[in-house]
Amino acid sequence: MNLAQKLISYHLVSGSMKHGEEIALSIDQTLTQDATGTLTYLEFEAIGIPRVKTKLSVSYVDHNTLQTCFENTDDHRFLQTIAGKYGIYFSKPGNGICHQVHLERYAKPGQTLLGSDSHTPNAGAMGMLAIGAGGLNVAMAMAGEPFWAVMPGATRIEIQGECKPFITAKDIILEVLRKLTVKGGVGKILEYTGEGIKNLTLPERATITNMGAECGATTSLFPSDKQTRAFLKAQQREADWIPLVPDPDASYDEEIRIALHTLEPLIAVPSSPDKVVQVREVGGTPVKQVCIGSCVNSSFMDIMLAARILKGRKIHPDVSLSMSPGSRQTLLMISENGALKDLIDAGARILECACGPCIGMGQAPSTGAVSLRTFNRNFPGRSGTPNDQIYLCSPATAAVSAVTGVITDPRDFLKRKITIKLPERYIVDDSMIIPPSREPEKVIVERGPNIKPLPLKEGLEKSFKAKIILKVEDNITTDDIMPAGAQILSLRSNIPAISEHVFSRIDAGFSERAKTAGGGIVVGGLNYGQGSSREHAALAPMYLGIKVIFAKSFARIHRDNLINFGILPLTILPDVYNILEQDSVIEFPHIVKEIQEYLYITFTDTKTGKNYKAEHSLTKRQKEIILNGGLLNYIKKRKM
Ligand code: MIC
Ligand code: SF4
Repeated sequence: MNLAQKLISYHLVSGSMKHGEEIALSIDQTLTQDATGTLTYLEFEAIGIPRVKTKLSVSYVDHNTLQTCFENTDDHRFLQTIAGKYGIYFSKPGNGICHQVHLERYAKPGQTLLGSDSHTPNAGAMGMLAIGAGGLNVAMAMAGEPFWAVMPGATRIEIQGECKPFITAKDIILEVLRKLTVKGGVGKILEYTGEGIKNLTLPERATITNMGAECGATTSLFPSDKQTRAFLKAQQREADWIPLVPDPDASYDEEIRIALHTLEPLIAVPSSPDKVVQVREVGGTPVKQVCIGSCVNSSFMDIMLAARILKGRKIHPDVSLSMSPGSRQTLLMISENGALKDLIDAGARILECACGPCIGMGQAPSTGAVSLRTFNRNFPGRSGTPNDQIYLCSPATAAVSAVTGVITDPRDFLKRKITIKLPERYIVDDSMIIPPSREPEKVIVERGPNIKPLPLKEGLEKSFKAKIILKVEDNITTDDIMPAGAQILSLRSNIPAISEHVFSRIDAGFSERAKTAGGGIVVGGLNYGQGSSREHAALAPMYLGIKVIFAKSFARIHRDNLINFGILPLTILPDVYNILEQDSVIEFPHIVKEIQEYLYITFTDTKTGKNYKAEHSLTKRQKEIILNGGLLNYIKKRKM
């Protein structure tokens, strides 16, 4: 067996491990972050279980930490009190980004982790089966229910040789993205093997598994070996280590080879993580902003690399450089060893240990400016600036370019090699992680006025007509569907209010049109809903009455979220996509019967009177969920 198969077999509670079949996995650990967490815990409450049933559940606050309005601070109080009540650890704002802190303190080889954030596969670096999902799936896992998924295929990524100086883990994953694109990982687990991985430390491996999410992969995996043990030992938890490797004769569905010594410094140009070119191809482009941080590149080793490059230098007068450490542990360590001073001396602006600019919380670039970021996503407008010019690169490229003021290949600027070693001992201080209350019955959950109850939906009608409210292109992201950023994030616990912003960056009139039409249909291209796990991108359209999404194909997490909230995802052929027009009214004459009995749904374009077919690909369980109007209704019915 390959490693993915081993981990799946240890946790399989239902289904058979055949590629494409539905399987159910037991979940050991869960994580949530504030922007998806408020809904997750409202959903957990609605399920009605007195205490989480997982081995460990952690609630992090890292996305919307600025507390610029009461809504936001109220959310934090809600999260802290509800965590105390239901047996969940609470990582306070300022303690760090969920994926970084989880890797440092909790991830365990051999276990499963379900997180309400798409970069949960970060913990795959540890040989943990770590999967991103919608909040409702995480709530179900906390309630002791298994996680249902389609058995993924396994892609072996064989790594050979060693990186030349200033070629980093970020360049490796950018190379994977160049090869696979943002859709190439859908339905797959990316498993790293080969002698080239032996020298990659855990934080470097985490950069790689983190950004596998950008390929659409279910997760990414490294074996648990000497490097894993060294990291766990340095985190003072060597007892959590177990060895885990694929069998020598393991087979895979597909293989990719990467020879590290052939890699060049790489960069993703605006505005997709797979638009990867060599740094030298865009070298010399003037840069106004550089941001170092985000869950993919904010480890102690990443920040140290940037600090060593910047030591004794000053950043370019036209550049604004920000640095957000991934965790308080990292911040403590760089303050103790003097690297923080080097960064401040160089002119870096030190931000909180949080997602910050990555989710559009501050540092929106100036109009037309090039911003170089060590982040994982450069989807259009995500930074908060319309028509933004965001490039994604390694901390080495970012730090060097901050000094020169133009995009620079680190090898063209630095003379001597810089080596950052894994620390022998990290500073461990978990005092900003609050354990659950010993007297849960006494905890009063604090609910600010912005925290609104979850909207529910009726079951699916037997037949209906609905208008196409919007038609969009390929690779639409959940940032396009439900934007984040400083103005909108504080509405994450208020679906009626946040629904006003659905598709607002693409089409400002969308929510009004949907309301006037009493709901409708959206037509999308390939890989519809790629990117984040935010279930708001399904729940808010559901609130606006969207009943069906037609697309050429769907991203995994978003498709699950649509089903969870009773919106029917239907796959159409490219020819049908070309024919369907915005404003056409579509009739579904036998939709319920067809879901129950057939693989295809027939529908009529009432403008032309022509009939077409769309595939639903729903499993038996998913059919029940859709027919009942969503997962919460389905669970309630099951309980009765
Ligand atoms: C992201 O990077 O897009 C986010 C913000 O972390 C999301 C979660 C969210 O929208 O709250 C993700 O990756 O799932
Ligand atoms: Fe936070 Fe950005 Fe990572 Fe999402 S990708 S968890 S916003 S740092």
